[in-house]
Amino acid sequence: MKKLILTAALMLILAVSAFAAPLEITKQTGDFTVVSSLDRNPPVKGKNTVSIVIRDKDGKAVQDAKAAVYYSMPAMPGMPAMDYKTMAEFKNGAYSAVLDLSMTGPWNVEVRFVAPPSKTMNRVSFSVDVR
Ligand SMILES: [Cu+2]
Repeated sequence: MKKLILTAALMLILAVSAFAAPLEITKQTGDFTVVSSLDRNPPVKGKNTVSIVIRDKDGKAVQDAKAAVYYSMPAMPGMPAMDYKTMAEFKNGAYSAVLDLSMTGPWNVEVRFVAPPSKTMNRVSFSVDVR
């Protein structure tokens, strides 16, 4: 009986971690650390929200950046290349944007931002597999 409860608890933990954990990608660019979290894991066809936290070299959250998210899918048979851009709005400590991923398969996502007083355009990119 005890073993059964333990097995059930373990399965519950596995199920929760498989479905509830956001997809989190950490990338470095120059002095910045960029953590991008997608609310759906795996991402789904349609709307997915990405939250982006940018930290400087001291680990402090950057709040006054101009951030945008570019997302694209390369051309494939019967489908031209798709390219989209959306601005990311800063609220509740993160830059937030909604990605409308119109097709299942691999998408490239690129976060671009300028953090004043620097005028340098910083970029990090990653890919996601939309189900
Ligand atoms: Cu496609």
